[in-house]
Amino acid sequence: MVKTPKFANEKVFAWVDKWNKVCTPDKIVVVSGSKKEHIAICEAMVKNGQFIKLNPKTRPECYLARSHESDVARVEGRTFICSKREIDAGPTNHWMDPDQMKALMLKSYKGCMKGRTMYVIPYAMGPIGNPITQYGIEITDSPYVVVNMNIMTRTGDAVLKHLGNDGEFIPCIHSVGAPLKKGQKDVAWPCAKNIEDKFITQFPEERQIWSFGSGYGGNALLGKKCFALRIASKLAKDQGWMAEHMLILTLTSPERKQYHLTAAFPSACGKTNLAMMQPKLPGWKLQTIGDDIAWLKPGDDGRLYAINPENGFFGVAPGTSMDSNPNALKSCKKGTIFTNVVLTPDGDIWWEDMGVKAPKEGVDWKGNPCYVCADDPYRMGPKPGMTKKEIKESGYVAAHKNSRFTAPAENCPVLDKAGFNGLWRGKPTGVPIDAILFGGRRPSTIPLVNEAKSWTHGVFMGSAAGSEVTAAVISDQIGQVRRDPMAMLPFFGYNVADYFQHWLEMERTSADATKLPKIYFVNWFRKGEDGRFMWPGFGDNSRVLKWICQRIEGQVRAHVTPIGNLPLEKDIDLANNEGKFKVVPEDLRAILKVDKEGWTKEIAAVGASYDEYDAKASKDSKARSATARRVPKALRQVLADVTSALAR
Ligand code: GTP
Ligand code: SPV
Ligand code: MN
Repeated sequence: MVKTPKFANEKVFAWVDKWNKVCTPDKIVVVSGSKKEHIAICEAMVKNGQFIKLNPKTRPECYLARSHESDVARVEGRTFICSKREIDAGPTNHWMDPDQMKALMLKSYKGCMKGRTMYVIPYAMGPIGNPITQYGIEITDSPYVVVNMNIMTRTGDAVLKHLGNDGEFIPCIHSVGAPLKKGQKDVAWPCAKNIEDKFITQFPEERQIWSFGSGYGGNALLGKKCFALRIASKLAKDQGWMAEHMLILTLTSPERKQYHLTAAFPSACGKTNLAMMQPKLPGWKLQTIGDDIAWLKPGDDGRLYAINPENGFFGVAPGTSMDSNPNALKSCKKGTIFTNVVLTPDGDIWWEDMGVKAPKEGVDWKGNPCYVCADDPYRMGPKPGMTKKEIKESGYVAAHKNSRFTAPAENCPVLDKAGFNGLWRGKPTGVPIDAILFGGRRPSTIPLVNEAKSWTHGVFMGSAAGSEVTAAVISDQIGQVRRDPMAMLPFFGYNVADYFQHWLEMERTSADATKLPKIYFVNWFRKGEDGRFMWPGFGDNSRVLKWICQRIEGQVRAHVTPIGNLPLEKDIDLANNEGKFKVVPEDLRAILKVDKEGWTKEIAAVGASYDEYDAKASKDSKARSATARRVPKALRQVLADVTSALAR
């Protein structure tokens, strides 16, 4: 391999040289990150049938990709945390011995880039030069990954320059696992077609990421879940900070007081929507800092300061509409890559619940024709003239349920530019966080909003989080409630019990624990017996955010209950309760109550999840040593306290 000036950093050279020898690509391109190069790669993909160029008048510099049917979401069953000891990966992660895993994966990587270009992507997670920012080098044979990484992270020459001769970075290797024979024509979405041939592997001790066989989102854009959550959560534990599956937003009250909130909701449970929400409450202003990942560091004053390590939004398309999330739609106006949505005859895109009438005819996410529904202009079916009922019964959707847009953050009309650039009062500290929200999709039991009584109680709430499984993961359990502690279940880079302990440590080690954010649990997804949502959600969620701000200021009282502090109904501001969706006062009353029976079951389920974690720790032979990992006693204590309070 030739040592061009781009390889001034010896470690970068060594990483690329190693994989060049293993993967034997036809050529190597070090990504510069320039706009010209980005467009050239996109246009080359149009030429070979991997991208469809959208109408440049209505969607300038936008492209559509259709994935292989096996490659539509994250694959949790093929995601591994390969720590040296199994106990360090913990009971929630798939594990394999690192040497074994490497030997296995090396077999797959051997010659895997034949006939392809090896791209080297230097990237930053966070604003380049910010003290919280970390760097990565992703090697990939997927141009789709290159252009998505260009949007989702800060890439290219500026990163290499910052790394200099000896800067540190997380080494990442990715291949779609589809070498080409001489003269063989490429397919629209190359990948390993069998799920068993895909690997998403993190080596937390060596701090490396190896990914094989998938081209999709969290499996392939290695800066995102693999680095910014799995590897970073381990870094954060070792170094005393936090890497979380959280949005970050700035909220300004009518009195012009600013608050910064983070919220951890599981995949496809409303982070992007809350991060860009247009408050229905008059006088309140919301701005976006991040929609998926937050890195939080304790400051000398005891507050937690957050940055968004990403540079774009990889958002769920279906359901995104001018009614529900206009700022997300506006973010997709230019320079956006769409994956697995519908193509319209005029070169635009469409998806279910976009709030836009379907075209007469289009091309669905599988590349097949689709047609407007006979009795609902907002639906599409696989055959002409189908009724809404027929389409519903067939289970057909024209845009995949986990279809996504990759949009540059700078397009977002309500971006908090300073906060996004990691600045607070001109300093590169990240923004101080006033409240942390946990949440999930819970059709029953969990109230609209519930305030933790202490930091430890808040950590308990996070550890107890559960949600209905969504299409963001390939699973046969979609719709069932599963425990998803802190919305991190698929993203822990180490043992879940250690992670709980780390959250508790944040209080013990804080310079001033009274300055830590207050913690809340929210649920926008309660359903009535008839299956409809009891809370309008979206812009109406500003009513809950206002209550949270008022609690922070000590302006309103709360019902102190066994499960936490709940709002008095009169304190949920119903100003401007108009429009398509409205708060129904009877429903509001119902979702602010403690459902004693439901909660007794809920707490038992949480206890069962703790028991399961601990049982797996006991089964591990190495765990019988003094290092056995257990759910912290402090959380068991809260569990016991809530259980007995409920029984009273
Ligand atoms: P990931 O990108 O997978 O991490 O998802 P996310 O947490 O950012 O979820 P997102 O905001 O994209 O929302 C996913 C789905 O939930 C979309 O279809 C939304 O329309 C829907 N949704 C979001 N917020 C609300 C809400 O307040 N109420 C209701 N009923 N649905 C919501
Ligand atoms: C999620 O599933 O939480 C996502 C999408 O944000 S992906 O990047 O594919 O993981
Ligand atoms: Mn996510």
